[in-house]
Amino acid sequence: IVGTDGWQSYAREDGSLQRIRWTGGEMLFPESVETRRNGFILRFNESIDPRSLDSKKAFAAQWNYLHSEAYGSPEYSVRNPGITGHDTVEIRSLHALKDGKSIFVEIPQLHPVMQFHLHLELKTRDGRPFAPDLYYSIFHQGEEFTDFPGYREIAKESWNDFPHAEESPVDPRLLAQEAQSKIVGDEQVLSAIERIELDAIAGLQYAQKELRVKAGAKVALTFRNLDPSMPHNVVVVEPDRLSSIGEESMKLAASPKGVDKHYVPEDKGVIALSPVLQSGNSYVIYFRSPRKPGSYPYLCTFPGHWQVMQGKLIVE
Ligand SMILES: [Cu+2]
Repeated sequence: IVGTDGWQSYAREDGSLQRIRWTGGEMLFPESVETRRNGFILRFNESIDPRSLDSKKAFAAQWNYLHSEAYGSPEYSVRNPGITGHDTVEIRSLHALKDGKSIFVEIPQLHPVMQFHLHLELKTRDGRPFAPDLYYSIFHQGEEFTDFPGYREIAKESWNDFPHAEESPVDPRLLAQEAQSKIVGDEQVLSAIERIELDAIAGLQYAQKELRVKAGAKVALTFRNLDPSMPHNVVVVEPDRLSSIGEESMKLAASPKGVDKHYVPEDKGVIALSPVLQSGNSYVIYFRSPRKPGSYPYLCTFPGHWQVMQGKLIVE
């Protein structure tokens, strides 16, 4: 097992895969796949025993992801869009082809889909069992394959296209916070506002590990993303809520709704938040600092960052 220090990694040191040695074993694997209108032509690196071809022992399933700006997506049924889950797909027959290494997997209702899982239970010609799990994204299909016994044309049922996310609404918490800017703005002339700055920089970190404000002060926190390589945000939280908000933010990472919430969980422990900023952008957060002095953590809730990307707001 090796780790490398880079994007989305908690590794502290560089690492790499240096060498792979052949230990003398054998490996059975698919050498090529051709996607046809009515199934797959698979070629393996060894001859397959035709007697081992049994469509009842084969299994196929399909699912789509939701295309969106979110980080990740659940797996959605193709037949029932919006419902999470996989659809099983009928495998009508399996056929050995002339070269001995290729088989045709007849799937009359095969169509474009983001993920197609095919499980086969085969034997090589010399009797070794072989149960590959193959995953394909299907975008284009070649013409109907007809060169097998029992072929007949089967009408294609209609299918649902790849799903797409709707436009994202603005997070209401940000709107409420932005309304604060008007209140705070009136007091600018009185210099009654505390101005602080926080920068996200390369290496999953904030340039300022610590910020200081007075208790109960009106604060304008200018957050800048100076990291050229990835998006970041900042969320100031109650002292005892750091881990739970961090953990919850990781769950949002798997949800298409996560991006609308800027990966910030709905939690009373959130004191102030910025949206997720792309590289080079800035955002001013207006908020009132806690009345109770103490050390208030801030963290980045962009997926994978929170455990290392933190700092402390010291309220005095
Ligand atoms: Cu970040």
